[in-house]
Amino acid sequence: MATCHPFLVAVRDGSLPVASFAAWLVQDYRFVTDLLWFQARLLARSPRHAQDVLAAGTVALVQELTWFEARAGELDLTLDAPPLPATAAYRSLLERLDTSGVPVALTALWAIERAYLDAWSFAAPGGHPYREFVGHWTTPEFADYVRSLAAAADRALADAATADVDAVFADVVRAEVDFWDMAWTGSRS
Ligand code: HMH
Repeated sequence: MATCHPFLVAVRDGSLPVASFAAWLVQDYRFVTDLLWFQARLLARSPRHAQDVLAAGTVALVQELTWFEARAGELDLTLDAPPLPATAAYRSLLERLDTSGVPVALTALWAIERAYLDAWSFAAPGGHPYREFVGHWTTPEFADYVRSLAAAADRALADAATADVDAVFADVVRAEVDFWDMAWTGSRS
């Protein structure tokens, strides 16, 4: 469900109302803002081997916010809407991960980005008018980034004495499903 949600089916066939997509976009902008907060702090405490991928990813998130702002301008959206419950809950998860050990936090970051890549790959190439968006989130560069995060997480886990990553993986998948549910339910109410 995290990566083949009805919301994504509707993006793929172009049947999703633009207002629903816009409402989701505003919430995702907030999520990216929260993720940037989490990732910059993870970079600050990460081992030497993970700095490169985390630093590059942090810059990419800053650029992603700029990209959202440009798209919002085209769609005549304001990006300052308050967070909906699923967005606030995801923020709480990120705050908890901020206090987790680096191996767990890195694994969670990989899961967050992998879920997003798989979701948009499922929706590819996207129906009109969503093609540009789907293309933006399914680039080979983004796939490379997700692979690099996997390698960094694997290495951090190999160096760790103990780390329970099953629970955090489940938490991320739950948060992703809830985020798509929010977008989909909101679009039909
Ligand atoms: C909900 N998950 C969600 N939004 C995103 N932008 C990403 C992951 C990837 O950054």
